[in-house]
Amino acid sequence: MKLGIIGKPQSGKTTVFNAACQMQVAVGDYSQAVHRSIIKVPDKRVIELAELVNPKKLTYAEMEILDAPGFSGKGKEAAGIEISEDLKKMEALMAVIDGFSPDCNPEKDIQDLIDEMIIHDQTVVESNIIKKEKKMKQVGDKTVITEINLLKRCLEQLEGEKPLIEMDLSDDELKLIRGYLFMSLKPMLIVLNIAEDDIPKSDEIYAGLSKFVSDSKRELAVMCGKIEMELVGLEEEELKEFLKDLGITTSAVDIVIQKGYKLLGLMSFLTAGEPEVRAWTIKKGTNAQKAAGVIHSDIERGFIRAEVTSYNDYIEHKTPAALKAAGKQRLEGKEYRVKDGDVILFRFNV
Ligand SMILES: Nc1nc2c(ncn2[C@@H]2O[C@H](COP(=O)(O)OP(=O)(O)OP(=O)(O)O)[C@@H](O)[C@H]2O)c(=O)[nH]1
Ligand SMILES: [Mg+2]
Repeated sequence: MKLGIIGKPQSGKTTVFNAACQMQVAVGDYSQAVHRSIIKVPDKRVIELAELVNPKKLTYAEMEILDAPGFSGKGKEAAGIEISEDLKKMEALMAVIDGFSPDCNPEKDIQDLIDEMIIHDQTVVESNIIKKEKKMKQVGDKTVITEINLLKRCLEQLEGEKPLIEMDLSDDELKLIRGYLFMSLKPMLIVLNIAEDDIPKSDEIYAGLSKFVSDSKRELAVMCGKIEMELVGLEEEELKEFLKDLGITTSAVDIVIQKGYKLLGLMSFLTAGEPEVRAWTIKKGTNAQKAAGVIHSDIERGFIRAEVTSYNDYIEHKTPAALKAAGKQRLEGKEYRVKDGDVILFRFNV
């Protein structure tokens, strides 16, 4: 999963990046610097399976986080903003909103960011409608008609000052416009970056902004990036104690992972062999054959069957032989919809 951090200058993007990625890069230098990090998705199931299987290696699912400048904070007045290709390629966005400075205005800043995305996408749509119409006239290429009509519908939406993600688009339509990497089409986690003193009021603050997350395409989180950044480097247990004393129930790392998974409808399945016990990320509803493809395209192509046990059964019965004896190992075909925590052995032939 790839998550891109956005926000107006000095909103605490890099501070939250440090907190979420357990990094210690410089903040507050007005540098608008780009940072990238890959975090491991903590999963106690990997550790517990490893205790049974004794593998050479443990591998967790990963999440890539990009801290990228580009937004001006000027909302509708932001004409011609440049957004880097790297940021456009992210699957979801994490908007860091200033909730700590004395004169902050989170509601305005959230709306400004959304407006800025809309304006950016509108420019892309307009220029592409012109391009495609030209192409249609010049070479009489009618295949672009569907695309032009779809772009026109997008334009209507954007002119109505609404993000593309709120449109009702079919999978085919989404595929058709995927290449444009529209910003307002990306699901978004809004992170309100609050001051240390406001931590006890987190729930109240969350409730005040909940209107921005009325549907499943946006998530909201309230955190104090600065405090959590200062705790980077502590051992897990120590960190938990500190956070508890501060009244923080979920760490920045966990919030970003949990909300990111939810936002993109992701889940994990596991593989458990002697070389490696590993967690893999897939979209909910993925079938067994497609899930195999996440491991290797050969396994997807040559898919024969999946031998599936649930994580809980695995922990209870401990070995493949015992699982089989207890009737807890199922043979599933291509179309089986993988469940969170399934432990799978794929049989394939290429
Ligand atoms: N008090 C307080 N200050 C914060 C918090 N988060 C960030 N800051 C301060 O705000 C300033 C900007 O933080 P950065 O994380 O560098 O912000 P940024 O959005 O990455 O800035 P640019 O990349 O330059 O756009 C720094 O001086 C931080 O210490 C917070 O939660 N509380
Ligand atoms: Mg920064």
